[in-house]
Amino acid sequence: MGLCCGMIGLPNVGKTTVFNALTGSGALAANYPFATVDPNTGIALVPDPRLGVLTDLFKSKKMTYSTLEVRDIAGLVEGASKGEGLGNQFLGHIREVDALLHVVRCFQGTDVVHVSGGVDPIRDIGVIETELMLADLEALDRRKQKTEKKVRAGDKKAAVEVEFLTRLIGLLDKGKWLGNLTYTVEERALLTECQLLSSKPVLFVANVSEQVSSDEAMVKAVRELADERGARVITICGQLEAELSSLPEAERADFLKEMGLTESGLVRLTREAYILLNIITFFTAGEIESRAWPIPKGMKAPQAAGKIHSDMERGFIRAEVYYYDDLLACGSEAKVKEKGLFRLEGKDYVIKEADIVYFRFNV
Ligand SMILES: Nc1nc2c(ncn2[C@@H]2O[C@H](COP(=O)(O)OP(=O)(O)O)[C@@H](O)[C@H]2O)c(=O)[nH]1
Ligand SMILES: [Mg+2]
Repeated sequence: MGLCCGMIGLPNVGKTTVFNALTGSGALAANYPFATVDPNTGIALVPDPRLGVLTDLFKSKKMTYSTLEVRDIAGLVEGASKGEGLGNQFLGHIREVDALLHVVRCFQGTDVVHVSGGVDPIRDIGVIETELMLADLEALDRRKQKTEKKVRAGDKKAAVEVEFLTRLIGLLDKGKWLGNLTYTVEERALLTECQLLSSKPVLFVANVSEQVSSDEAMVKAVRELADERGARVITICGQLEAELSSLPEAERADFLKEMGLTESGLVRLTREAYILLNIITFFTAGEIESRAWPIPKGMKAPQAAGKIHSDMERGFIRAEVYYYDDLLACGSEAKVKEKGLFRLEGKDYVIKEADIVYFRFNV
């Protein structure tokens, strides 16, 4: 897939705890800053109840979830943009990811040290974002100086770029997060080229206590801040998710029920991460395997086929498609065909969320 989410946030907010629960890896969760010196990359499964339904209907021998690449990026402290803590290294790792999961501590708990004293998610978000914006300012200043040289050499395109860079610098100077503003296609391309940290999409992950009610005011504050940005927030209890993920699969449903929950926070997290990355899911289903495939929104049938196998893209003939909801309503593929809901689509067909697809190809 290639798309990757990076978990950021101050030390001791629960990044590694959530990361471990998500990816089942052995990354170190410890109660001190900088426990995670190197970014730990892991693969999270993206549980999808629709896949269970398909597996039952098609009597598939195998069920394969789609995945999400996640990186646990070591904690940032105030001054990172000036090289404090793991400063530059940390910022470099953030540059490499496509979207940010900003973990914010909302859980109380006296035994877990907070790097800046008391628990205050809004202050924490401010610290992190300020560092990212300062690093961006520095990068933009350097680029502007270079581009101005080109302008002096008579480069017209460079003049347009300088204007844009100046505007971005002005916005950052005012403390504006660049990610939620609207840009033209050319500006977007330039933003990507500059690898700006504050232009990446963000999902706020409010890490709450098991008894959520005590954290409600803090979560509300995070929600208000996110709303201003057009960003989304999910609440998760890191500790509970860690317990849940350590249980055998068969016992998890009961555990959730006892906690009065219907699904794990991690399921919501992966779903939201897909939205953040603009990923949709299509399915292939049959006796051998039912499988969920993540693709960028807007992808056409041949390229989607190429995710399964390059031969399928090269030799693409057509896609046989119907909607998951139609299958659910009809109860079988035969009934879907009877009702005329089974479609033949060509190379320009744009795959939709929850399409069930069979690719015809010939190489
Ligand atoms: N009470 C409570 N403690 C948590 C929760 N999530 C993480 N912790 C604890 O907070 C400490 C720091 O967590 P860690 O995941 O290492 O934070 P990181 O520095 O952001 O990676 C650890 O001792 C965790 O057990 C939570 O939801 N509730
Ligand atoms: Mg950590």
